[in-house]
Amino acid sequence: MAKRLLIPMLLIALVAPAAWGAAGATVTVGLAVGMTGDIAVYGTPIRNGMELAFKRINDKGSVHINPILEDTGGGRDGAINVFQKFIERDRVAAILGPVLSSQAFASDPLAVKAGVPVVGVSNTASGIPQIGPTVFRVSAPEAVQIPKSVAVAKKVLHLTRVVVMYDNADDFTISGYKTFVDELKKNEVQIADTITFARGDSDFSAQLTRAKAANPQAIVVSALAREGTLLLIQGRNLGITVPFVGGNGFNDTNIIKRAGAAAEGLIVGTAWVPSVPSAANLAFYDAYRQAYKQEPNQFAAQAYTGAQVVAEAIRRAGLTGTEPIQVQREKIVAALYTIKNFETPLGRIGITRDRDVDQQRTYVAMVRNGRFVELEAP
Ligand code: 1QQ
Repeated sequence: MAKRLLIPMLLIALVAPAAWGAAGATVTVGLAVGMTGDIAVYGTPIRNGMELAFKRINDKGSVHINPILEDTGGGRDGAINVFQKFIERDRVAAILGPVLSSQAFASDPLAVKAGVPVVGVSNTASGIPQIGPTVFRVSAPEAVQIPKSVAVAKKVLHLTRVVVMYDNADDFTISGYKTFVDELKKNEVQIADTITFARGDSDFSAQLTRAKAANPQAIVVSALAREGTLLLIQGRNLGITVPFVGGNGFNDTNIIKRAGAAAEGLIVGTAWVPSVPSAANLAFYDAYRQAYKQEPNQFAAQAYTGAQVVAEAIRRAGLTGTEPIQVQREKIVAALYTIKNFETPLGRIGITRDRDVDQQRTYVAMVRNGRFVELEAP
């Protein structure tokens, strides 16, 4: 009995790849996204953006991609586990993610070692593409965004004196803090006090009381969403009335929803605004609202862009999914470097020689009447 079954099964196994050919084959891409815990506010729009992009791309039919989604949670170990699974078990051709820079510094080296291309869609700390020769990103780094937001904030708020607060337990918030300090110095804005907290903290009254006592014109904050939102709310409750200037962690409309009036006046550098003038953005914006019954945000737009970039690399490499996995991986890496002047919801972007994003236009926004409103560059 067992023998009789074995022969037809073997036959199927031998014949199947040739018989299916390109039509049935797909290129597998791993989506490493933190969808639980304190970073789910970022992970949800990121997952939505990626899934929407792959659905639309597969519908067009010029490439066949099988996206597989795994939740990394918000920590380093979760990202490492998902990368291991993607690389060894699922044998993916490329990985999109993970959400946080602190996770990328932990998980991306595994992909580098295995020769797997990784495209970050939300990692903005300094040093991400330098993790290794297969690590790319489409998310404009804080080193590009913060100089713009500091210059605009200085102009709009006539800044001469600020307090800087930052989370000293996360790679992205530490990196953002350093960039803020450099830019404030370049702009001759005095830092009256520097105050730290740590990811996971919930009571910021001691730090905020100290910040208020320094009598600044604004409070510059490098934080992730959870801590950032609590800082805004608790700051207003303690009678702080000056505006906050935040980094990429604040780039989320949920912060406005949660902090309400306490978010008013917040200034943030952003890679996307709803009005990005491109046909690709219009199509993305409409499709996203239709699919998810809500507005996209910067993270959704960047995630959609990352998926588009990976799909375009797969298309340019002419991959069908039947090639040996190492060939698929190498060809995607090579093709990613050829992405230039590429239409996305972020406007036109390219991938630079050092695997970073070259985004033609980025923005600075301020929360006014419960919405991010674009501010003019100085
Ligand atoms: C980073 C970030 C976070 C705000 C991602 C959501 O920019 O960790 O790099």
